[in-house]
Amino acid sequence: MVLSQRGLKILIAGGASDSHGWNLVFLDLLLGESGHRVVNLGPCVSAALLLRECRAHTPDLVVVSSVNGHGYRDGLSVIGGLRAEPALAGVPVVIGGKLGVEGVRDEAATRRLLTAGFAAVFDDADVSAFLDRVSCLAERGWCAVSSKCAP
Ligand code: B12
Repeated sequence: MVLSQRGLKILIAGGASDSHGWNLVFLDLLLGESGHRVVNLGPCVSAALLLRECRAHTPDLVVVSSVNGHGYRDGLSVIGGLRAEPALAGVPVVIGGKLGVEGVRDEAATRRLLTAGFAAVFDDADVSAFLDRVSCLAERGWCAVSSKCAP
């Protein structure tokens, strides 16, 4: 799927427990200024709301953002429903931000999120790696192996 001529439709959402909002404004502007069309669902997005909006918008990419430190739990609460929906089978869903309360990357939690169906997990500082993967998706489709996205 080559989408570079028109940008991607990207749906962004805060975790179900997460009331922080400026992270979503940041992602919205970042992706919009990179040429993508953004549907920003705002904070505190439940699994049911996310699934409904994904069905309605059929995005090319879904981004779940966490700041309050409960991204791991919030991520697991939404990914099962998205991955069980046949219409969304080919849509990568990624998660990023402050995923835990320890302030360090938790490799076991990252693996569990990937196993549950997330296509990638980004730390809050991984913004340029995230943008590389998004550009790669727009040009060549989703690369399961991030090193293949290198320019
Ligand atoms: C403003 C704020 C609030 C406001 C939010 C208002 C609003 N409408 O947004 C209020 C007062 C509501 C709030 C509440 C709470 N907050 Co608060 N809050 C902050 C504060 C001061 C700023 C956050 C902010 O807006 N930053 C600006 C945005 C642009 O940056 P950002 O949020 O860091 O997002 C960046 C990254 O996370 C990353 N990112 C985010 N998502 C993604 C996704 C991808 C794919 C990628 C690549 C990157 C990425 O990119 C963003 C831009 O760089 C921070 C402290 C700080 N100085 O950061 C604490 C902070 C985030 N809050 C914290 C906490 C603990 C809480 C509360 C639990 C406090 C409480 N006991 O009630 C509640 C949580 C409520 C809830 N249910 O979520 C902690 C989180 C700790 C953790 N993660 O381990 C922080 C870090 C403070 C601290 N040092 O303890 N908070």
